[in-house]
Amino acid sequence: MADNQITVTSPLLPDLDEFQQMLKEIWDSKWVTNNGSFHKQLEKELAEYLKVPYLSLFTNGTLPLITSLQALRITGEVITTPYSFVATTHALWWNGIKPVFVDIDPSNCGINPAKIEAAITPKTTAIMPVHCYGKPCDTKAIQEIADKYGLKVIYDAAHAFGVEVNGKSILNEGDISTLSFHATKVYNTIEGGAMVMKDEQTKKRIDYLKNFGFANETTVVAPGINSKMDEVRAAYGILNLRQVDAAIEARRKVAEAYRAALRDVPGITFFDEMPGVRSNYSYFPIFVDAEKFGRSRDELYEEMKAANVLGRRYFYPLISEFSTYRGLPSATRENLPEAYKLAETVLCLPMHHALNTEDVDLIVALVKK
Ligand code: T4K
Repeated sequence: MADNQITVTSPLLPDLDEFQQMLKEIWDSKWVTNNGSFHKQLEKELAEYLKVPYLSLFTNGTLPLITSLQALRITGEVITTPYSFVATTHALWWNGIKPVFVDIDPSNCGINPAKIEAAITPKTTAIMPVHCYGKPCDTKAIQEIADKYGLKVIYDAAHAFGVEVNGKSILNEGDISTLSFHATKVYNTIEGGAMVMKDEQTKKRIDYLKNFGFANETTVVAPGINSKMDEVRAAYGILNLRQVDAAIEARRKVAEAYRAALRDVPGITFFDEMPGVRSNYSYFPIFVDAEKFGRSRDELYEEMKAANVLGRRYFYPLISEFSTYRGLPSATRENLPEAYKLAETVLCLPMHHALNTEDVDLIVALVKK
């Protein structure tokens, strides 16, 4: 990466000396993976920090999605959003499940509950929404539909680390929530992720599933996979957890500065704080109305890029436009008008803990030019 580039995100890195001390402990112990002591410590500390009853660490944010579907024995069709990172729908495909796309609600970029019932068929077994950009979905309306039709709910909460609604973690909603701790996320373990579940029994089953299905040395209880987090990344995660609140606060200040500077720019809209929500400021999407703004989203994106400011068009194209999924009956523009509109107008401005005032001023100036 060029030195003078401002990228959409930048990883939160632990202090190198502290990390080296922990590496020394790992070296001394010679225990490098398979539920080691740092792994146990991080699971405990994360469950406390996130205010969730049970949590299982994973090697990335995609495998808990895939494994949750196995754990809940989901089959047939699953209702989901096209406005996400492609991993959400790939997890269904890897389980032989047919994704059924439902349009989104532009007020939170999540699945629109008012449109879910019309997509339910006798084959529907679950709903897989995404708290996109860390904005909470309408979890109450989604759960009501799930209860009415006997469906499971798995939240892809990859963006929702630490997000709370009225003091309660959003990760407690639904049957299972999954997190990504990828380097590009608010909280990262380089690669990594987690699954949040409600009871000890499910946690036990998930822990078997992420370790090939082994319940003990000689018993395999299910066709599991290998998606364990190792000791090196668990140690890195322990250190990063100590500084994540400061990183979220630094992001909040960037969001505040963007909002103050861009509020009156014709043709630019963005999210304000949501009442009762503890946000994590994981992304700062703006939406460009080309007619009112005078330039298209793509023109702005290219101009910023030419000035070494690398915003990203998350999430363009829609998942439903990729070759694997575009033949599905639910993948049409007619079925997904709001998702198309957002995907064609969104630009995520750089948003991370290390942006300084000069960076923000430069980015704002490029938008306002
Ligand atoms: N569900 C949702 C809703 C997700 O958003 C994701 C992942 C998942 C599931 C799956 O979780 P994981 O299996 O990935 O844990 C990135 C990430 O790779 C991906 O984790 C993330 N979502 C997605 C939204 O974004 P790219 O291809 O856009 O990343 P990349 O490599 O272009 O990086 C973006 C910028 O970040 C770079 O321009 C600079 C900066 N960067 C990146 C890396 C990797 C660094 O400064 N250092 C780094 O090491 O996908």
